[in-house]
Amino acid sequence: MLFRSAKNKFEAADIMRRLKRFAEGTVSSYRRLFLMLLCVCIIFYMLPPIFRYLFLSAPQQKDPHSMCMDDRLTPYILQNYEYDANIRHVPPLLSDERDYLPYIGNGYIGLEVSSDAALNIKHGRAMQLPIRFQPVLSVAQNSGAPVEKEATVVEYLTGMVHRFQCLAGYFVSYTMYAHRTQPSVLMQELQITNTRNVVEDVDLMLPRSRLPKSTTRSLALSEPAQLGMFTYNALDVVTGTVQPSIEDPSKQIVVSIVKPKLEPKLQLRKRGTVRIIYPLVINYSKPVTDAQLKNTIDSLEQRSIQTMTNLLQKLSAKASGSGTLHSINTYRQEHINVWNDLWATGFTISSSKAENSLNGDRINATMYAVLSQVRSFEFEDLGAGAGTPALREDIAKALTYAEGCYDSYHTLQAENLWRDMTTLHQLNTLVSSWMLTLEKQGCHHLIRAGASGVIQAMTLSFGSFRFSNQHLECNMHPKFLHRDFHFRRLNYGNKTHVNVTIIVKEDNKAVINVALDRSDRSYYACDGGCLDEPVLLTQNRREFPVKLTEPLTAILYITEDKQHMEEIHHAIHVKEVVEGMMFS
Ligand SMILES: *[C@@H]1O[C@H](CO)[C@@H](O)[C@H](O)[C@H]1NC(C)=O
Ligand SMILES: *[C@@H]1O[C@H](CO)[C@@H](O)[C@H](O)[C@H]1NC(C)=O
Ligand SMILES: *[C@@H]1O[C@H](CO)[C@@H](O)[C@H](O)[C@H]1NC(C)=O
Ligand SMILES: CC(=O)N[C@H]1CO[C@H](CO)[C@@H](O)[C@@H]1O
Repeated sequence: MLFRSAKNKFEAADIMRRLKRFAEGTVSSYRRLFLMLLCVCIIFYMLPPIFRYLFLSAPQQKDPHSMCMDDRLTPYILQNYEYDANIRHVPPLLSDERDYLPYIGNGYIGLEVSSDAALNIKHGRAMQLPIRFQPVLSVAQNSGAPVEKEATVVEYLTGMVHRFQCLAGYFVSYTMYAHRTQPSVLMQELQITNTRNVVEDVDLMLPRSRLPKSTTRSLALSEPAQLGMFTYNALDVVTGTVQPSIEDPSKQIVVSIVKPKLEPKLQLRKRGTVRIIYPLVINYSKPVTDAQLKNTIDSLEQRSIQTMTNLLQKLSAKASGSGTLHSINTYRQEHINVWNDLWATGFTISSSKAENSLNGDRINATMYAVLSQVRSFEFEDLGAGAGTPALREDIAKALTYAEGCYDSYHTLQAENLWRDMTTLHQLNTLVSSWMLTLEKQGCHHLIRAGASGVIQAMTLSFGSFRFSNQHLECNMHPKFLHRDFHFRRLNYGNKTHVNVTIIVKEDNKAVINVALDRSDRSYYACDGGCLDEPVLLTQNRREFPVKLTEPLTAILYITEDKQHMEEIHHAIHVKEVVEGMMFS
């Protein structure tokens, strides 16, 4: 727009100069002045519409709600474009949007991000046991203006979902996350902004529970907690049960929920903004018998109340000298840091335009869904829990011991593992099949380590990498190497990260680049069948050709044991067939 109007002005000025030259010397100065003014009028009033008609397409009329939404979504456009986030308008979706369910979770609690969604807890391999508790705090729909536009943004890198609503008169930004270091905390941050010069009344829809056998009681806080503009004076404690399986009705899971008491009505000042910081604590037990019920309820309630009071203290204005904003930012950052850490390992694939081809968008969304349903034990803040150091050590060990993982064909080829995630049921089913696949294909040790292990295992599986008997090998068939792949930071042993990059060159031949991102000792690599001498790996990329051998072998071996590698060379009896040929 800017450019076009500048051009218009430039051309107008040009015409004016010519007219001026023409007029000079033929008429008297008064008339000239008059004529000039006339010309100026004509130019300024007549020409722009003509130019617009000639050079611009009809100006797009955007309704104010679309503009409001565009403004909210602008900060995420680039991430969305790079597949690190997914923007999705509430149905109907825009034409180029990807229909992945907006979801948050940390392996302890999880939910779809929408007003009526129920909370889910872990059951079997996924978070697929819904409890009758709808935790989402929203602006109520029944009264006042309807929501004109709504969209969600899932930020994979931070494990947060943003939800935006534009209404007549005001807009609402929600941010939700299931905290990574405190898995029983579901955090909701709301910001309601009045865009008009009138006072606006807003009704809130508070979290609702219909848990069977539930009791609700109020608990006054000994010290009111001031979070942003709101002071919480009391807590609501809800405790109830869930039946994990129909087959065994004798056992129940006890669920305890603690929420700060919040007034469901608020008033927005003229052009004012209200910010609500609303944490929820949810803790649940293992399945227990009726006899254990009473004790379980008591201890769970105690525990959740304690977690909430500690959290409110930590976040409240009084506790931190620099105010709530600072402490809530710090608390959010602790969560984000864990997600950033998890994504240190990962995968990039060049995009293919071919129809139905698997691209980074779906891969990232799937990885995010799986990670959201697995806990990250080593980052969890277990307080003074007994055995914590032992647990951490256990995880560290599981992470370094990946022997046997991943022991099958590369998963990029497995259609079952890339199904749709449009509904919660589909998402949960998909996560279950991923967990089952990884577990059964030799990655059970890594799974035990939690989310860090799971992302390792998934990344190994994309490239059919396998840890086997003192080395790491890549078992992809050369015929699948017709796109660029980058495997970042595969964990090898205690302190080593390997990057493997597969690049398809102009002649359609693929080459493998290997670099050590971090290492504590020397590592060597060799190509297909170890036909060539092992090469010492460094921080700089080393290039290896892709060799097809007869019979088929791995296309890459990496080990710290040079002798082992030389022995592989003598133990594998293969011959090279053809070098990195393109297969269709
Ligand atoms: C998402 O996919 C792109 C393309 O494959 C990749 O470059 C990017 O690293 C992925 N994001 C994450 C968080 O792994
Ligand atoms: C990893 O390295 C640390 C120190 O470098 C060492 O204490 C630990 O035992 C090692 N763990 C394993 C599993 O090798
Ligand atoms: C390994 O990959 C990561 C992520 O792509 C990159 O930041 C890093 O520089 C790479 N390291 C080496 C040694 O190439
Ligand atoms: C995630 C979480 O905080 N779980 C706790 C729930 O309460 C029990 C005690 O009743 C703790 O052992 C869990 O750590």
